[in-house]
Amino acid sequence: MNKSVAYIGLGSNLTTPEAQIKAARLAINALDNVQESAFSSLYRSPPMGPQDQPDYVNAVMAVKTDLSPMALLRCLQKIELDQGRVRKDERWGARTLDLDILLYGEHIIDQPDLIVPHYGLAERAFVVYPLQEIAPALQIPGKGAIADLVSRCPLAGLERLA
Ligand code: ROI
Repeated sequence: MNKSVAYIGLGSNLTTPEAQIKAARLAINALDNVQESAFSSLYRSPPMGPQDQPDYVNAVMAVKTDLSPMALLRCLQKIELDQGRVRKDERWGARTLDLDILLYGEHIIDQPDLIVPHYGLAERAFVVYPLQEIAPALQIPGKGAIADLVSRCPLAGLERLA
């Protein structure tokens, strides 16, 4: 089977965020046809967007998979729900777990429920710094080298956790 490398962004700011990220890592590894190839440090950052919510814990994970992008997305959405995510009407509100497909090989995907590379990737310190940690030579389709994205992205309070 032909495997692709996908990068997944993990984020949480409710209900013991570090534990949510660690549980999600295990759940992703338990998926059939998905194998972890790298996992970044955990990072803490103030919320981007509405400020009346707790700080986030974020990480980025690389996986090898032969699931299609849509099949992978459905699996990640199920893990979000299993970990108690409730979809609220408020845009950019607090969440127990957010799993985003950041990149899927070299693919550029533009579908109603899946945009890859992730639309906000280049502006999000909590994505580009962990991504550079695990893939320092990465080229992002349509956006350039990860090192250049990092150099243009202020830390915005991002801290690597011990
Ligand atoms: N802010 C931070 N720091 N980390 C996130 O994962 C995150 N996720 C979001 C919004 C609400 C945009 N803000 C965030 O979805």
